[in-house]
Amino acid sequence: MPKGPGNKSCHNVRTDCTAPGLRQAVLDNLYYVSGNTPVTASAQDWYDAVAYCVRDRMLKAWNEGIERITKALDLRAVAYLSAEFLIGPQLGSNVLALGIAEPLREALATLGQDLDAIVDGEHEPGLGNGGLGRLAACYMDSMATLGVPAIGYGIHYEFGMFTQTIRDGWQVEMADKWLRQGFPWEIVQHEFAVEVGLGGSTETFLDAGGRLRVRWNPEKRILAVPHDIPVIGYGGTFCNVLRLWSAEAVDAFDFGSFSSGDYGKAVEEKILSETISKVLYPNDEPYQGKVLRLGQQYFFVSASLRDMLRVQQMLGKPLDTFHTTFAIQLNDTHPAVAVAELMRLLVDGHGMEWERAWAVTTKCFSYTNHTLLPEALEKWPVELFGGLLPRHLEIIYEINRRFLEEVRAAYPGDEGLAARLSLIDEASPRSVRMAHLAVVGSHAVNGVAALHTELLKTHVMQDFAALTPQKFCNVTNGVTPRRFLALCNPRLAACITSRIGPAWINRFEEEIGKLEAFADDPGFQAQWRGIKRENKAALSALAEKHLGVALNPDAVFDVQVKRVHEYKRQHLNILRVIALYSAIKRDPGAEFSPLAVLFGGKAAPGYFMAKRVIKLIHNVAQVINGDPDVGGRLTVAYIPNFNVRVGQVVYPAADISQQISLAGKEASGTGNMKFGINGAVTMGTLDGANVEMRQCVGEENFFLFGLTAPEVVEVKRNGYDPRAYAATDPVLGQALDMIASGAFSAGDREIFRPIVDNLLYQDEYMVLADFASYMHCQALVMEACRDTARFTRMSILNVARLGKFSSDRSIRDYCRDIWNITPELG
Ligand code: GL4
Repeated sequence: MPKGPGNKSCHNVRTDCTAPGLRQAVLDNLYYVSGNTPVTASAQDWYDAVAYCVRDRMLKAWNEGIERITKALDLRAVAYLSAEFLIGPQLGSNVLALGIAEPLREALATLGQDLDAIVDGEHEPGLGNGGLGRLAACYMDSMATLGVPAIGYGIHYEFGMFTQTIRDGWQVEMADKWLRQGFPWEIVQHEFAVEVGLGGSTETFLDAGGRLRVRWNPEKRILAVPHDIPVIGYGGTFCNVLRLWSAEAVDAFDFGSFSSGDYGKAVEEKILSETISKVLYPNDEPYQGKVLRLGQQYFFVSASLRDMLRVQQMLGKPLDTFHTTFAIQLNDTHPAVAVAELMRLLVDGHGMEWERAWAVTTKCFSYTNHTLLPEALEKWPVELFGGLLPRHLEIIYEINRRFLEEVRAAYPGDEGLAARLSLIDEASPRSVRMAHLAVVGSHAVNGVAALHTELLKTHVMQDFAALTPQKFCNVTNGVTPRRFLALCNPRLAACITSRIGPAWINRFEEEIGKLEAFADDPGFQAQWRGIKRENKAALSALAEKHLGVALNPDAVFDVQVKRVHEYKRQHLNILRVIALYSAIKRDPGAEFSPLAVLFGGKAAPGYFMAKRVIKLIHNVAQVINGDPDVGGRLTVAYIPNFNVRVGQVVYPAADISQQISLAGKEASGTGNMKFGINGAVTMGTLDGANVEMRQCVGEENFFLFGLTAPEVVEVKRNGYDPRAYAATDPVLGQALDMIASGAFSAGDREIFRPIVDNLLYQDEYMVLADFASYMHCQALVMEACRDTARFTRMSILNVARLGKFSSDRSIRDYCRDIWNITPELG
């Protein structure tokens, strides 16, 4: 009889995937891991017992995955460097990947436990702000599913994204203690810990061969300890790892101080060291030039590169083939200091010639840009940078000197161009431009949607695109259909599978189109609507429980969930709601089909205007929901603490998806895709990936409004005057007046004045310019919703035609156009 882990024929308590085997494994874990019996176990104990049972079943693929990267000489792996990985709850997705939901459910039922309740009870690790961090997690899922060897490198923040609570309509932040109950999915690998230096100074010396070398003498050292989280692909056979570094003191405490009785000083160093990975910066788009943030970036980048070099040496491969072992992807500029760090490691650490080191470096790196907002492009004051990373600043100056030499050779006399391209911004205070470092140090640069890449090439990075056009390419974002359809919408998933089979789950782009054949089938349509209604009822139950707001599952669910930011224009949405409310008030007897407008999202804690918009939405909700003239036909609700887990309930319940950023501002958006593949129809502008989504679903299945990106530029050039719009559009004028006059603040005219004044006198994101077009679109949406068969067809076609927006397609694009890696599966 064959034996060994993973052999399903032998009844090994750690690998057996039958219901009786799983039952025994859960009981064993309960007893031996948590020290409990079914009688004494808490909900958390049950969760842990099930999680460890599932984790055991991932270990064969996990160990094989690590061996794959550390043994195969001819293998190129992706190193995905990202300051954020918003991985979401783990239990449900791992169970799905392993395909053990049914036996596990059965096993737990015999123990009086409900798998869904245990899955729902998980506290997710919030190690990201929003789209950028979630994209990294979707890409990890797709790489594992497609069989692309990869390591995700990031930071093991002790406190992730804050928990949002709402008090009297205001956002209140609370610390996210996600590790309080432990995290069963990670394995700490102390043996791979590395020391990272910070501060200090540099010195030159002559090496044994008489060559001039540089040595960095850091002022302090911090220990980076890897925490490994398995990322298993759909099917359960291929597993990659997410390696997150946490900061520890090199020495637990200072014995000198301890012995002399100064206990506070003895642990001071430890506390300082640990602050590096203490907390995630909660700003989505704008960066903040804080020294701790640069410390975090360098900390995880240095540890990750040293980890890769360790693998290279373990393989016995020479350093100048490093790029054949790793394709290093920079997820935005947050890890861009890696360019300087790899140069330092090769040149200072291993004595490699500058030119050879530079060739290796540029062949390793590629860079993804995720933003068009100028204030989000990272710049570090030279003084701050040099204080923390003196050697890296010297290296950046040298990279820049050589780079500008090439620029001047190609464009003699064009000093303006050299200044614009320089890695150093000479304006006071002089600063290091991280995006320029990333572009110069990479062989490929990509935007995240066709429009975004175009705008990068023609505006934001125009000079670089002219200099090295071959570097620039587009990879439109995608989302994983495992988590964002199969897992979060089991009813719809089963319905789809019943018609086209299950292959869509890992071959979404190829298979989902087969659904189109059923778009007009009345039986299928009725089933489709029934599922949407059940999903809406599930969300209503949640809203009732947590908010005390009753949502009518027969209403149209119109949803905007995303970070709260002026460019995303939640205030445009609420102005629309106010206008609809006024219309009802003017003529309460007129027909108005039930509409539930839902919002959700966090504002950066220091973002004054965004926090005030949250308050405005709450106040408007209170007035409308309580008005007997409305009679429940229009309801407004704010879903607190929007995160991956909440998203998994919200996306399946939406009829209309609000994607209303000002054209030219949203790099891609990925919420738009998550809504779309769950059958919501988009109401949106021609921004980010909306443009491509509309092309795919067809213009008749998309509600378009607003200025285009070129029109935005044009209107601004001609002198945009928001007041003119307010003066000439009575609906808009009245909506603004209502806010200003205190109609939503018990007569208080001050509280929302900053919002109204900003809209009237500045309106950077052109809310007033797009308002009329938005209202016109709203009328078309309401008309379409009344025609049930037509709207259901639109909904089905949105799912059937969005195959392109699977992150599997994005990863194939990266493999082919940027990484030169052939996926092993699929
Ligand atoms: C973002 C963009 O704002 C968003 O449009 C994009 O979808 C996402 C992933 O590419 O990246 N950039 C930043 S910063 N945060 C984001 O969510």
